[in-house]
Amino acid sequence: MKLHSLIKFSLVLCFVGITASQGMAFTNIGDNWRSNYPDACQELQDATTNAQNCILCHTSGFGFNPYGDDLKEANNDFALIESMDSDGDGRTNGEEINEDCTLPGDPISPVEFDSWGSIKVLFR
Ligand SMILES: [Ca+2]
Repeated sequence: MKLHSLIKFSLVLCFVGITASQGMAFTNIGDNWRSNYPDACQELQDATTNAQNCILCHTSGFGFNPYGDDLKEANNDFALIESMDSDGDGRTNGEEINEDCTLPGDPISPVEFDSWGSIKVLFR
């Protein structure tokens, strides 16, 4: 009986440890992204946080949008995918991040933004 409880306790600890480490990795990618793009607009900076569901790379939960898929395939090397157009909207990821203030993994962004980026996209 004690061995059974010990095994259960160990499994719970493993689950908590794995979940915590995934959360930390998730956060570190967002931190790394913000460090790599300190001049990106505030909407994109916010899109890398849990408060905005990390919509820069994710669709929902741990699902990835096209930019997140490309970033994952590039082993989280942001520069490697800057010249790509992950969402197929005609603008490279680098242009969307550094110039447009639009989500590089969402071809219809910045519909959800109420900012200069949403005005700029009308004149492309
Ligand atoms: Ca694009």
